Amino acid sequence: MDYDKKMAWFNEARFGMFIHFGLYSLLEHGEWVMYEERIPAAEYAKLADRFAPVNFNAVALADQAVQAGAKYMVFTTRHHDGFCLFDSKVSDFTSTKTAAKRDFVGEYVEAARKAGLKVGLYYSLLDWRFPGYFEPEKYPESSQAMVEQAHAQVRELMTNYGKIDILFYDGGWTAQADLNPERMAAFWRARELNDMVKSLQPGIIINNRSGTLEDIDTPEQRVAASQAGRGWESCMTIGDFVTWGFVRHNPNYKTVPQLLQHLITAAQGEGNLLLNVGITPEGRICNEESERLNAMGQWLRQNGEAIRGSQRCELIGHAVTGQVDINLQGPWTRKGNIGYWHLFRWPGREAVQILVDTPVRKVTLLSTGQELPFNYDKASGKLRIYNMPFTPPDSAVNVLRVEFESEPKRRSERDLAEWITA
Ligand code: FHN
Repeated sequence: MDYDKKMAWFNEARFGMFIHFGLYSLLEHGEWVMYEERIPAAEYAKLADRFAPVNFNAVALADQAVQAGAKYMVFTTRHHDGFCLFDSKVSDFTSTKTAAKRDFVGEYVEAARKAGLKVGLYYSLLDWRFPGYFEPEKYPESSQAMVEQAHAQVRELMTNYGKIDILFYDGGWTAQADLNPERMAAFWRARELNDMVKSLQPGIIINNRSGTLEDIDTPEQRVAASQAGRGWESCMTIGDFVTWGFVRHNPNYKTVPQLLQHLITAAQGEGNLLLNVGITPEGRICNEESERLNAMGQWLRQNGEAIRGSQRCELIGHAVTGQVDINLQGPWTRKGNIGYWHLFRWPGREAVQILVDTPVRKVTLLSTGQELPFNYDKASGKLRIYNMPFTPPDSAVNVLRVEFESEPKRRSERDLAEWITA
Protein backbone atom coordinates (compact mmCIF):
# COMPACT_ATOMS: atom_id res chain seq x y z
CA MET A 1 0.00 0.00 0.00
CA ASP A 2 1.12 3.55 -0.74
CA TYR A 3 3.03 4.88 2.30
CA ASP A 4 1.24 8.23 2.65
CA LYS A 5 -2.14 6.58 2.35
CA LYS A 6 -1.24 3.99 4.97
CA MET A 7 0.06 6.67 7.33
CA ALA A 8 -2.90 9.05 6.92
CA TRP A 9 -4.86 8.03 10.04
CA PHE A 10 -1.68 7.88 12.13
CA ASN A 11 -0.64 11.40 11.13
CA GLU A 12 -4.10 12.70 11.80
CA ALA A 13 -4.19 11.10 15.27
CA ARG A 14 -1.01 12.53 16.87
CA PHE A 15 -1.91 10.98 20.24
CA GLY A 16 -2.07 7.36 21.36
CA MET A 17 -2.24 5.49 24.67
CA PHE A 18 0.33 2.81 25.44
CA ILE A 19 -0.60 0.10 27.96
CA HIS A 20 1.93 -1.95 29.91
CA PHE A 21 0.35 -4.89 31.66
CA GLY A 22 1.61 -8.36 32.48
CA LEU A 23 2.69 -10.72 35.25
CA TYR A 24 5.21 -8.14 36.41
CA SER A 25 2.32 -5.84 37.32
CA LEU A 26 1.72 -8.06 40.36
CA LEU A 27 5.10 -7.26 41.86
CA GLU A 28 4.93 -3.50 41.34
CA HIS A 29 8.65 -3.30 40.68
CA GLY A 30 8.36 -2.45 37.01
CA GLU A 31 8.29 -4.63 33.90
CA TRP A 32 12.00 -5.48 34.11
CA VAL A 33 11.63 -7.06 37.56
CA MET A 34 12.34 -10.64 36.41
CA TYR A 35 15.71 -9.65 35.00
CA GLU A 36 16.59 -6.87 37.39
CA GLU A 37 16.04 -9.13 40.39
CA ARG A 38 17.32 -12.22 38.50
CA ILE A 39 14.20 -14.25 39.34
CA PRO A 40 14.65 -17.75 37.86
CA ALA A 41 12.07 -18.65 35.20
CA ALA A 42 10.40 -21.41 37.24
CA GLU A 43 9.98 -19.16 40.23
CA TYR A 44 8.72 -16.26 38.13
CA ALA A 45 6.25 -18.56 36.39
CA LYS A 46 4.47 -19.12 39.71
CA LEU A 47 3.13 -15.58 39.44
CA ALA A 48 0.80 -16.88 36.74
CA ASP A 49 -1.03 -18.92 39.41
CA ARG A 50 -2.20 -15.73 41.03
CA PHE A 51 -2.52 -13.51 38.00
CA ALA A 52 -6.28 -13.04 37.80
CA PRO A 53 -6.91 -9.30 37.55
CA VAL A 54 -10.63 -9.21 38.26
CA ASN A 55 -10.86 -5.49 37.57
CA PHE A 56 -9.20 -5.60 34.18
CA ASN A 57 -11.85 -4.07 32.00
CA ALA A 58 -10.84 -3.43 28.43
CA VAL A 59 -13.95 -1.35 27.82
CA ALA A 60 -12.95 0.99 30.66
CA LEU A 61 -9.42 1.21 29.25
CA ALA A 62 -10.72 2.13 25.83
CA ASP A 63 -13.05 4.64 27.42
CA GLN A 64 -10.11 6.19 29.23
CA ALA A 65 -8.21 6.50 25.98
CA VAL A 66 -11.19 8.21 24.36
CA GLN A 67 -11.54 10.58 27.32
CA ALA A 68 -7.85 11.43 26.97
CA GLY A 69 -8.29 12.30 23.31
CA ALA A 70 -6.14 9.39 22.17
CA LYS A 71 -7.03 7.97 18.77
CA TYR A 72 -5.31 4.62 19.15
CA MET A 73 -3.90 2.28 21.75
CA VAL A 74 -0.92 -0.05 21.87
CA PHE A 75 -1.18 -3.00 24.26
CA THR A 76 1.61 -5.25 25.53
CA THR A 77 0.61 -8.67 24.26
CA ARG A 78 3.84 -10.05 25.69
CA HIS A 79 6.76 -8.34 27.36
CA HIS A 80 10.35 -9.52 27.86
CA ASP A 81 9.27 -12.08 30.49
CA GLY A 82 7.56 -14.10 27.73
CA PHE A 83 4.15 -14.21 29.41
CA CYS A 84 1.46 -13.95 26.75
CA LEU A 85 -1.81 -12.14 27.32
CA PHE A 86 -3.22 -14.09 24.39
CA ASP A 87 -3.82 -17.69 23.49
CA SER A 88 -0.78 -19.28 21.88
CA LYS A 89 -0.37 -22.75 20.45
CA VAL A 90 3.38 -22.58 20.91
CA SER A 91 3.48 -21.63 24.60
CA ASP A 92 1.75 -22.65 27.81
CA PHE A 93 2.94 -19.50 29.51
CA THR A 94 -0.19 -17.56 28.67
CA SER A 95 -3.07 -15.92 30.49
CA THR A 96 -5.49 -18.29 28.76
CA LYS A 97 -3.86 -21.41 30.20
CA THR A 98 -3.12 -20.14 33.72
CA ALA A 99 -5.17 -18.69 36.60
CA ALA A 100 -6.76 -15.80 34.69
CA LYS A 101 -8.14 -18.06 31.94
CA ARG A 102 -8.70 -14.95 29.83
CA ASP A 103 -7.54 -13.73 26.47
CA PHE A 104 -6.77 -10.14 27.37
CA VAL A 105 -5.61 -9.32 23.86
CA GLY A 106 -8.95 -10.46 22.46
CA GLU A 107 -10.81 -8.35 25.03
CA TYR A 108 -8.61 -5.36 24.30
CA VAL A 109 -8.94 -5.56 20.53
CA GLU A 110 -12.71 -5.83 20.71
CA ALA A 111 -13.05 -2.91 23.12
CA ALA A 112 -10.69 -0.69 21.15
CA ARG A 113 -12.56 -1.29 17.93
CA LYS A 114 -15.93 -0.67 19.54
CA ALA A 115 -14.65 2.63 20.91
CA GLY A 116 -13.52 3.66 17.42
CA LEU A 117 -9.85 3.47 18.30
CA LYS A 118 -7.12 2.10 16.08
CA VAL A 119 -5.57 -1.09 17.42
CA GLY A 120 -1.88 -1.48 18.19
CA LEU A 121 -0.15 -4.60 19.48
CA TYR A 122 3.19 -4.51 21.29
CA TYR A 123 5.27 -7.67 21.07
CA SER A 124 8.67 -8.28 22.67
CA LEU A 125 10.88 -10.36 20.44
CA LEU A 126 13.21 -11.34 23.23
CA ASP A 127 12.12 -13.73 25.94
CA TRP A 128 14.22 -13.90 29.09
CA ARG A 129 13.22 -17.50 29.76
CA PHE A 130 15.54 -18.71 26.99
CA PRO A 131 19.20 -19.21 27.97
CA GLY A 132 19.91 -18.91 24.25
CA TYR A 133 18.91 -15.26 24.38
CA PHE A 134 21.72 -14.46 26.79
CA GLU A 135 24.29 -16.94 25.42
CA PRO A 136 23.37 -17.71 21.79
CA GLU A 137 26.67 -19.43 21.02
CA LYS A 138 26.55 -21.62 24.08
CA TYR A 139 22.87 -22.52 23.64
CA PRO A 140 22.21 -22.31 19.89
CA GLU A 141 19.12 -24.52 20.01
CA SER A 142 17.50 -22.41 22.67
CA SER A 143 18.33 -19.29 20.71
CA GLN A 144 16.76 -20.79 17.57
CA ALA A 145 13.68 -21.91 19.51
CA MET A 146 13.16 -18.37 20.78
CA VAL A 147 13.26 -16.96 17.24
CA GLU A 148 10.89 -19.65 16.01
CA GLN A 149 8.53 -18.87 18.87
CA ALA A 150 8.55 -15.18 17.97
CA HIS A 151 7.68 -15.96 14.33
CA ALA A 152 4.88 -18.30 15.36
CA GLN A 153 3.40 -15.91 17.91
CA VAL A 154 3.54 -12.89 15.64
CA ARG A 155 1.71 -15.00 13.08
CA GLU A 156 -0.93 -15.85 15.70
CA LEU A 157 -1.37 -12.20 16.62
CA MET A 158 -1.66 -11.18 13.00
CA THR A 159 -4.14 -13.97 12.23
CA ASN A 160 -6.48 -14.34 15.19
CA TYR A 161 -7.67 -10.83 16.02
CA GLY A 162 -8.95 -9.28 12.82
CA LYS A 163 -7.50 -6.03 11.54
CA ILE A 164 -4.48 -4.77 13.43
CA ASP A 165 -3.35 -1.22 12.74
CA ILE A 166 0.08 -1.06 14.38
CA LEU A 167 2.68 -3.64 15.28
CA PHE A 168 5.03 -2.32 17.93
CA TYR A 169 8.04 -4.61 18.18
CA ASP A 170 10.36 -4.29 21.11
CA GLY A 171 13.27 -6.15 22.64
CA GLY A 172 15.18 -6.71 19.42
CA TRP A 173 18.57 -6.01 20.93
CA THR A 174 20.92 -8.74 22.09
CA ALA A 175 21.75 -9.41 25.72
CA GLN A 176 25.01 -7.57 25.06
CA ALA A 177 22.88 -4.54 24.14
CA ASP A 178 23.80 -4.76 20.45
CA LEU A 179 21.47 -2.41 18.60
CA ASN A 180 23.07 -2.78 15.17
CA PRO A 181 20.05 -2.99 12.83
CA GLU A 182 21.67 -5.37 10.34
CA ARG A 183 22.66 -7.85 13.02
CA MET A 184 19.27 -7.54 14.72
CA ALA A 185 17.47 -8.15 11.44
CA ALA A 186 19.64 -11.17 10.71
CA PHE A 187 19.13 -12.63 14.18
CA TRP A 188 15.31 -12.31 14.17
CA ARG A 189 15.00 -12.98 10.43
CA ALA A 190 13.15 -9.69 10.41
CA ARG A 191 12.64 -9.40 6.66
CA GLU A 192 10.91 -12.75 6.51
CA LEU A 193 8.94 -11.93 9.66
CA ASN A 194 7.73 -8.59 8.36
CA ASP A 195 6.89 -9.95 4.93
CA MET A 196 4.64 -12.41 6.68
CA VAL A 197 3.07 -9.62 8.78
CA LYS A 198 2.40 -7.50 5.71
CA SER A 199 0.86 -10.39 3.81
CA LEU A 200 -1.50 -11.11 6.73
CA GLN A 201 -2.23 -7.47 7.53
CA PRO A 202 -1.99 -5.28 4.45
CA GLY A 203 -1.90 -1.66 5.54
CA ILE A 204 -0.45 -2.33 9.00
CA ILE A 205 2.08 0.19 10.34
CA ILE A 206 5.20 -1.56 11.66
CA ASN A 207 7.77 0.12 13.86
CA ASN A 208 11.54 0.10 13.40
CA ARG A 209 12.53 -2.12 16.31
CA SER A 210 13.02 -5.49 14.66
CA GLY A 211 16.11 -4.39 12.76
CA THR A 212 14.47 -3.34 9.50
CA LEU A 213 13.40 0.25 8.94
CA GLU A 214 9.70 -0.34 8.22
CA ASP A 215 7.24 2.54 8.71
CA ILE A 216 7.91 4.55 11.85
CA ASP A 217 10.74 5.62 14.10
CA THR A 218 10.24 5.30 17.83
CA PRO A 219 12.30 7.63 20.00
CA GLU A 220 11.81 6.63 23.61
CA GLN A 221 11.31 8.96 26.59
CA ARG A 222 12.24 11.93 24.43
CA VAL A 223 10.68 13.81 21.56
CA ALA A 224 12.87 13.78 18.47
CA ALA A 225 11.57 14.45 14.98
CA SER A 226 12.51 12.27 12.02
CA GLN A 227 13.10 13.69 8.57
CA ALA A 228 10.04 15.21 6.93
CA GLY A 229 8.03 12.52 5.17
CA ARG A 230 8.94 9.75 7.60
CA GLY A 231 6.43 8.81 10.30
CA TRP A 232 7.51 8.79 13.91
CA GLU A 233 6.14 8.37 17.38
CA SER A 234 7.71 9.22 20.72
CA CYS A 235 6.75 6.80 23.44
CA MET A 236 6.86 8.11 26.95
CA THR A 237 5.79 7.30 30.49
CA ILE A 238 3.58 9.57 32.58
CA GLY A 239 5.82 8.82 35.54
CA ASP A 240 9.60 8.94 35.36
CA PHE A 241 11.57 7.13 32.71
CA VAL A 242 12.64 4.14 34.79
CA THR A 243 9.52 2.05 34.56
CA TRP A 244 6.60 1.41 32.21
CA GLY A 245 4.93 -1.21 34.40
CA PHE A 246 2.95 -0.06 37.43
CA VAL A 247 4.84 1.14 40.52
CA ARG A 248 2.60 2.06 43.43
CA HIS A 249 4.71 4.68 45.15
CA ASN A 250 6.18 6.86 42.47
CA PRO A 251 6.40 10.57 43.27
CA ASN A 252 7.77 11.43 39.83
CA TYR A 253 4.71 11.98 37.68
CA LYS A 254 4.96 14.61 34.98
CA THR A 255 2.63 17.57 35.27
CA VAL A 256 -0.20 18.17 32.80
CA PRO A 257 1.61 21.17 31.22
CA GLN A 258 4.72 19.03 30.77
CA LEU A 259 2.73 16.23 29.14
CA LEU A 260 0.92 18.65 26.84
CA GLN A 261 4.22 20.25 25.90
CA HIS A 262 5.59 16.86 24.88
CA LEU A 263 2.49 16.23 22.77
CA ILE A 264 2.72 19.64 21.12
CA THR A 265 6.44 19.32 20.51
CA ALA A 266 5.77 16.01 18.77
CA ALA A 267 3.00 17.59 16.70
CA GLN A 268 5.36 20.42 15.79
CA GLY A 269 7.64 17.88 14.10
CA GLU A 270 4.74 15.99 12.47
CA GLY A 271 5.09 13.17 14.96
CA ASN A 272 2.94 11.40 17.55
CA LEU A 273 3.06 10.95 21.29
CA LEU A 274 2.34 7.47 22.61
CA LEU A 275 1.77 8.00 26.30
CA ASN A 276 2.00 5.03 28.62
CA VAL A 277 -0.11 3.83 31.50
CA GLY A 278 1.09 1.07 33.82
CA ILE A 279 -1.86 -1.07 34.86
CA THR A 280 -2.26 -1.93 38.55
CA PRO A 281 -2.22 -5.58 39.73
CA GLU A 282 -6.01 -5.40 39.91
CA GLY A 283 -6.21 -4.30 36.31
CA ARG A 284 -6.92 -0.58 36.58
CA ILE A 285 -5.30 2.70 35.63
CA CYS A 286 -4.21 4.51 38.79
CA ASN A 287 -5.72 7.88 39.69
CA GLU A 288 -2.50 9.82 39.13
CA GLU A 289 -2.37 8.69 35.50
CA SER A 290 -6.09 8.84 34.90
CA GLU A 291 -6.38 12.44 36.16
CA ARG A 292 -3.59 13.57 33.87
CA LEU A 293 -5.07 11.81 30.88
CA ASN A 294 -8.46 13.37 31.52
CA ALA A 295 -6.91 16.82 31.74
CA MET A 296 -5.17 16.25 28.43
CA GLY A 297 -8.46 15.17 26.90
CA GLN A 298 -10.13 18.30 28.20
CA TRP A 299 -7.40 20.42 26.61
CA LEU A 300 -7.60 18.52 23.34
CA ARG A 301 -11.33 19.04 23.11
CA GLN A 302 -10.69 22.79 23.01
CA ASN A 303 -7.40 22.84 21.15
CA GLY A 304 -7.29 19.62 19.16
CA GLU A 305 -7.52 21.51 15.89
CA ALA A 306 -3.91 22.64 16.43
CA ILE A 307 -2.69 19.07 16.94
CA ARG A 308 -4.61 16.65 14.73
CA GLY A 309 -3.00 16.25 11.36
CA SER A 310 -0.51 19.00 12.21
CA GLN A 311 2.14 20.06 9.72
CA ARG A 312 5.53 21.62 10.29
CA CYS A 313 5.57 25.41 10.44
CA GLU A 314 8.51 27.50 9.31
CA LEU A 315 8.06 30.06 12.06
CA ILE A 316 10.46 29.66 14.90
CA GLY A 317 9.45 26.96 17.22
CA HIS A 318 11.14 25.18 20.00
CA ALA A 319 14.82 24.51 19.38
CA VAL A 320 14.64 23.83 15.66
CA THR A 321 17.87 22.41 14.25
CA GLY A 322 19.82 24.98 12.28
CA GLN A 323 18.13 27.97 13.90
CA VAL A 324 19.66 29.95 16.72
CA ASP A 325 16.39 31.45 17.91
CA ILE A 326 14.37 29.78 20.56
CA ASN A 327 10.92 31.19 20.77
CA LEU A 328 10.39 31.82 24.45
CA GLN A 329 6.64 31.55 24.23
CA GLY A 330 6.54 28.19 22.50
CA PRO A 331 6.32 26.30 19.22
CA TRP A 332 4.12 26.57 16.16
CA THR A 333 2.17 23.93 14.34
CA ARG A 334 0.38 24.52 11.06
CA LYS A 335 -2.44 23.39 8.86
CA GLY A 336 -2.30 24.89 5.40
CA ASN A 337 -2.35 28.67 5.86
CA ILE A 338 -3.25 28.55 9.53
CA GLY A 339 -0.46 28.74 12.08
CA TYR A 340 -1.03 27.68 15.69
CA TRP A 341 1.18 29.32 18.23
CA HIS A 342 1.34 27.22 21.39
CA LEU A 343 2.09 29.50 24.31
CA PHE A 344 4.03 27.43 26.84
CA ARG A 345 4.62 30.64 28.78
CA TRP A 346 1.87 33.23 28.84
CA PRO A 347 3.32 36.56 27.63
CA GLY A 348 0.71 38.80 29.26
CA ARG A 349 -1.02 41.49 27.21
CA GLU A 350 1.17 41.26 24.13
CA ALA A 351 2.89 38.53 22.15
CA VAL A 352 5.61 39.25 19.59
CA GLN A 353 6.65 36.89 16.85
CA ILE A 354 9.65 37.85 14.74
CA LEU A 355 10.78 36.83 11.26
CA VAL A 356 7.29 36.49 9.87
CA ASP A 357 7.37 36.77 6.09
CA THR A 358 3.68 36.22 5.37
CA PRO A 359 0.91 38.76 5.99
CA VAL A 360 -1.68 37.91 8.62
CA ARG A 361 -5.45 38.08 8.23
CA LYS A 362 -6.85 37.22 11.60
CA VAL A 363 -5.80 36.12 15.09
CA THR A 364 -8.01 34.34 17.62
CA LEU A 365 -7.56 32.57 20.89
CA LEU A 366 -8.31 29.00 19.86
CA SER A 367 -10.02 27.83 23.05
CA THR A 368 -12.50 30.72 23.31
CA GLY A 369 -12.69 32.02 19.76
CA GLN A 370 -11.91 35.55 21.06
CA GLU A 371 -10.55 37.66 18.22
CA LEU A 372 -7.39 39.60 19.07
CA PRO A 373 -6.09 42.80 17.49
CA PHE A 374 -2.70 42.57 15.83
CA ASN A 375 -0.21 44.46 13.80
CA TYR A 376 1.94 42.90 11.13
CA ASP A 377 4.85 45.00 9.94
CA LYS A 378 6.12 43.69 6.64
CA ALA A 379 9.33 45.76 6.79
CA SER A 380 10.52 44.31 10.10
CA GLY A 381 8.71 40.98 9.81
CA LYS A 382 7.22 41.47 13.28
CA LEU A 383 3.81 40.28 14.29
CA ARG A 384 2.44 41.91 17.44
CA ILE A 385 -0.71 40.57 19.01
CA TYR A 386 -2.37 43.01 21.45
CA ASN A 387 -4.97 43.19 24.16
CA MET A 388 -4.57 39.64 25.24
CA PRO A 389 -6.14 38.70 28.57
CA PHE A 390 -3.76 39.57 31.38
CA THR A 391 -4.09 36.12 32.90
CA PRO A 392 -3.98 33.01 30.72
CA PRO A 393 -7.42 31.48 30.07
CA ASP A 394 -5.93 27.98 30.28
CA SER A 395 -3.52 27.34 33.12
CA ALA A 396 -1.45 24.88 31.03
CA VAL A 397 -1.04 25.86 27.37
CA ASN A 398 -2.91 28.46 25.30
CA VAL A 399 -3.02 28.46 21.53
CA LEU A 400 -3.22 31.46 19.23
CA ARG A 401 -4.78 30.63 15.88
CA VAL A 402 -3.21 32.82 13.24
CA GLU A 403 -4.71 32.97 9.78
CA PHE A 404 -2.12 33.94 7.18
CA GLU A 405 -2.65 35.05 3.59
CA SER A 406 -0.76 32.01 2.39
CA GLU A 407 1.40 29.33 3.97
CA PRO A 408 3.35 31.06 6.75
CA LYS A 409 6.99 31.49 5.83
CA ARG A 410 9.93 32.44 7.94
CA ARG A 411 11.95 35.42 6.79
CA SER A 412 15.61 34.67 6.34
CA GLU A 413 18.08 37.14 7.78
CA ARG A 414 20.73 37.76 5.19
CA ASP A 415 22.43 40.38 7.35
CA LEU A 416 22.29 39.10 10.91
CA ALA A 417 23.08 42.57 12.35
CA GLU A 418 20.48 44.51 10.38
CA TRP A 419 17.88 44.56 13.15
CA ILE A 420 20.21 46.45 15.53
CA THR A 421 20.11 49.66 13.55
CA ALA A 422 16.66 49.27 12.00
O1 FHN B 1 12.59 -2.59 27.72
C1 FHN B 1 11.45 -2.00 27.20
C2 FHN B 1 10.69 -1.26 28.25
O2 FHN B 1 10.35 -2.11 29.27
C3 FHN B 1 9.42 -0.67 27.62
O3 FHN B 1 8.57 -1.69 27.18
C4 FHN B 1 9.78 0.23 26.49
C5 FHN B 1 8.61 0.80 25.72
O4 FHN B 1 8.99 1.32 24.51
N1 FHN B 1 10.63 -0.46 25.51
C6 FHN B 1 11.79 -1.16 26.00
C7 FHN B 1 13.00 -0.42 25.98
O5 FHN B 1 13.24 0.17 24.75
